[in-house]
Amino acid sequence: MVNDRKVAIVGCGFVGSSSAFALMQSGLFSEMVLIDVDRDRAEGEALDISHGTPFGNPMKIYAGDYEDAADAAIIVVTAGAAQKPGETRLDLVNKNVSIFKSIIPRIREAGFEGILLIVSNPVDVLTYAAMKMSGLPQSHVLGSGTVLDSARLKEALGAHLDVDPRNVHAYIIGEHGDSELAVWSSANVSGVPLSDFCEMRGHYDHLASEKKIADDVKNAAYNIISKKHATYYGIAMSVRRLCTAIMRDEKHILPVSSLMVGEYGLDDICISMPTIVGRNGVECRVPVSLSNEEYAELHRSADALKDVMSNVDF
Ligand code: 6V0
Repeated sequence: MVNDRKVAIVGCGFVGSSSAFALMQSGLFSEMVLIDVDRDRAEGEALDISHGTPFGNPMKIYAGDYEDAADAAIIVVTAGAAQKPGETRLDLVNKNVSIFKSIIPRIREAGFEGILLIVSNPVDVLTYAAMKMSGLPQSHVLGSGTVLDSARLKEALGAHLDVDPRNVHAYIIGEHGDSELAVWSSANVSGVPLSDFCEMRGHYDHLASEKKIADDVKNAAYNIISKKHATYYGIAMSVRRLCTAIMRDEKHILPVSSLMVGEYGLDDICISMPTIVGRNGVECRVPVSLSNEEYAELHRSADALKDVMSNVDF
């Protein structure tokens, strides 16, 4: 039995606790279980966040174990080592795959039947690992993927063009990491092609602006980590957005990481492409049109991930 009012978070560090705080404010759930190998940490976060509920939404927040999460509608996994300054997301792979081996089988043994949302990095590899280890249907396992990167892109374009970022339609696709790419060919502002909107705002050097913005987005995490050692507010809002799309069955299109089964010529890999997300998790990938260069770049990104995955013992 799945309890639609219950969510669980595994890993209560910066990302897990910020996500819990964002979810407490969302009103989506009335019960939240926090799980961490460091039980004191989970208990401390549960107490601290629950003290905000009288100003937000009444809900029960407590530190628990996998059995407590068995009937949750969504389990968000943020456990694992985080990037250190200079470390890439792919450098984390072996550390975090072995942490997942101590988490995902326990979720499976508890009899969990909900949606598993993976946030820990490298998120594409760990989403694939979680899918293999959990025994859940493919559609019920998704990674936050390039949802955060796409938000960073919209924010940057909104600032560049002095327009509400919610009117910007643009995606980062591929690996959530160094080989990700922006889909410039179909980017638009409320239906106006991006280059036309740029010219309307007095920007004419499209290639230079696109390169700078895409590089800033790609390097955003490195930049933040070099200044404050972790990133967590942007991803916490991404987790809230994803949980909202799922629990409200919005069928919202978000670039989550999920298993490709032949789309864009890709197979047996989790990677981010615009996807319809609803109460059943991944409903279907949206066939966005890509230029020849974007298609080739997507394949280079997938090859980089496959290269890393070939050395991982799932
Ligand atoms: P953190 O603050 O070190 O927190 C990690 C937490 O995981 C700690 O509280 C640990 O005790 C806990 N933990 C470790 N092992 C286990 C285990 N076996 N069972 C349960 N809990 C465990 O790291 P932070 O919160 O900053 O980052 C967490 C993960 O999120 C990292 O892998 C980051 O790289 C990743 N991020 C992913 C983002 C995305 O866009 N997908 C964005 C930011 C960070």
